Amino acid sequence: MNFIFELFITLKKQVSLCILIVANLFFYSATVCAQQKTNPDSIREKMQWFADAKLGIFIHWGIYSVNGIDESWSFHNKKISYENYMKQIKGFTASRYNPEEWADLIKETGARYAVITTKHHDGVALWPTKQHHFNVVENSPAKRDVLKPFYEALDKRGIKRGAYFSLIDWSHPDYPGFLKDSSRYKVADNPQKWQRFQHFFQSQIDEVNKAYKPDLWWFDGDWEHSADEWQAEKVRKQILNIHPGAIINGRLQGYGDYDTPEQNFPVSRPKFNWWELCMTTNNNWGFHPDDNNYKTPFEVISIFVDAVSNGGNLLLDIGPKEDGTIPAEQVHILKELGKWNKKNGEAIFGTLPGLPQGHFYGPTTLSKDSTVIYLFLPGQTAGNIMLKGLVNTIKDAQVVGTDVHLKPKVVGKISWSSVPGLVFINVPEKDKDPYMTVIKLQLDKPVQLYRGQGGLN
Ligand code: H79
Repeated sequence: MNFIFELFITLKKQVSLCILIVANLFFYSATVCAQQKTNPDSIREKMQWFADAKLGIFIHWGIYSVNGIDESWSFHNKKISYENYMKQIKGFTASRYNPEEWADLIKETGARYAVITTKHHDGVALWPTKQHHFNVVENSPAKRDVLKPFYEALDKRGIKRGAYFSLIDWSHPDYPGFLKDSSRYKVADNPQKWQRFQHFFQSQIDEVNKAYKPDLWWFDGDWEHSADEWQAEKVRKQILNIHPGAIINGRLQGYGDYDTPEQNFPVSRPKFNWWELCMTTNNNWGFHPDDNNYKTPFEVISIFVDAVSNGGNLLLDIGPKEDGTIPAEQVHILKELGKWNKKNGEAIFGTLPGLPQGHFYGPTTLSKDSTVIYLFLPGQTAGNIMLKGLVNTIKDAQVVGTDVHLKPKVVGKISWSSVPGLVFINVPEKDKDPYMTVIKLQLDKPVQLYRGQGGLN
């Protein structure tokens, strides 16, 4: 989107015209969708709930929670032998697993979707797969399908159901990859073996698709093989044949619907139509009792707001223990986030990405009709805040989630110039939110911005 502004600015240099941009023009303009081979227009409708959702909860639950070690990567990177890693399956009990409680907690955060690991790179399925391969129903003391009751609990609460599925399966005898420095074979040397694996993983996808009809597929590990090798186009069609509205993440070698930065925070606004930042609450995806490096609720909220203001979602991860309980620190973060969302959610859910950089020193969002700007005050700011280049008149300014109304002051408006003045708003200390205060500006009409350099016009 930024390139549109740059274009206007270049134009301005050439013809020295005042630049006024109607927000809708750029928010709805078709942008370049870098990695996707799918047609953005045909998927716009099905992506609407995702664009509005803003928050999802990611769940990494598997046998790695028994020892509390890295999911799959611990044996791949030879921190533990494969044999000892797989022994964990005998300790996966799900003895205190309460999917209704999980779903209640997710609902409390304000999240609109949840994505659970149906199978990680270690190949252990959380559902009773009919393929001859590891699963917690046949091989672990849990002895049951742990996905079904969770998806049902989500459904009851109107939360969309997501399935993480690892394309990589380092446990499968027909899969080439295994440890970081050893593999079983090369695809080119044994195409029949690879075909057997194709049939296997596609059958598993089919099983999950038919059993639970996920609203969203979250593939992982596509980097180990090409689109041709995964038969990515076929996999996409196979999913959509059964559930045409399903959304597929961007890890299917170009055949997904949205982009998935992982743990890395975008600085400039990503150019993708849809994107989602997936992030851990501490440093690990799965349960890791030795990892106390938790982000604070303030940090999580700041990151969340930053993603939303730039047009993205946050997929925030938790890692339950083998018995199905969720670590207290993670519950705390989720509940605090939920409290903040309850008060400030109107500035988040169902909004549009905010103003381009330069107008306000902080994140912003817009209402769907662009007649409201939400200003998020970063770093627990109070006092005077400043907004630049707003052509509109502000009808009302309010601290979101309160009855407090503020009086904006317009400074430096020159009568003969079309360049707007600066808006100053004094936010009293007493009205600050404990985490992040949001100011709602009701405008006279859809937002119009001045993006020029303050020349004599
Ligand atoms: O499930 C969680 C992780 O286990 C999994 N994705 C999240 C959601 C994950 N971990 N690391 N990664 C994904 C990215 C891995 C990147 C690497 Fe590579 C694989 C670094 C080296 C091998 C791909 C290939 C990127 C660079 C080379």
